[in-house]
Amino acid sequence: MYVLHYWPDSASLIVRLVLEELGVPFQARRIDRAAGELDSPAYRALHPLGKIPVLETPDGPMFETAAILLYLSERHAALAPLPGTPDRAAFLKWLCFTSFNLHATLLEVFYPDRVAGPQAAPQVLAHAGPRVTGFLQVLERMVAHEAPAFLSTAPSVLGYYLAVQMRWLAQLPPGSPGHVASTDYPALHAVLAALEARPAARRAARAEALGPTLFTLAET
Ligand SMILES: N[C@@H](CCC(=O)N[C@@H](CS)C(=O)NCC(=O)O)C(=O)O
Repeated sequence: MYVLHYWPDSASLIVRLVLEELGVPFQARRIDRAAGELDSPAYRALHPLGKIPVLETPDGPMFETAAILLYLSERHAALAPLPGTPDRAAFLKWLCFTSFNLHATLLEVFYPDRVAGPQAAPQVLAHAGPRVTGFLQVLERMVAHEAPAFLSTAPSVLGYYLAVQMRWLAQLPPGSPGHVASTDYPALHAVLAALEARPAARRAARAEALGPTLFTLAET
């Protein structure tokens, strides 16, 4: 059985949503952050950087959210175009875009002091915020113009990946760098609204006590 090492409302939520949507059994193991578990030898054996998430699989422990999403979608032949199908290339391109650009820069918004030390944090934040919203604008235009099946109102690994990131950004104080109201991105907002109504999303929200409007929370 899969074992998901999780912390509520962190990147492990993306994996939980996908596991729920796939309907596969998994054990959710809450990380004891207060006890320093991320730095423990046992956890570092699973993830060399001590980050969240880790998914233990029949093929060994996995880390990196995008890699886990690819693995699950291929293993269960669902929620993404499979290798050899026409949409595969575009899906891979946009999955990597979302991971390498949006997710990486979003981490600079939430941990600006880690980039160049605490003194540089305000400058880092001032640059990272507009870059994050710029990446979302690129995704918005892509979805509006190309209407891809792999990022649509139907459930998909990329949809859940994006939706959770937009949830986090919506919780930043309005006006602060990187704050996002999903209604400013109508094509993406439609994806988020459809996904949060899924039974899988409701189960994940209940499991982590996150409330019913997981992804459009800024509008409630
Ligand atoms: N590139 C990694 C990023 C993982 C990551 O930074 N996760 C955050 C939680 S959302 C984390 O572990 N934060 C705890 C810390 O850095 O101390 C991925 O996609 O999985």
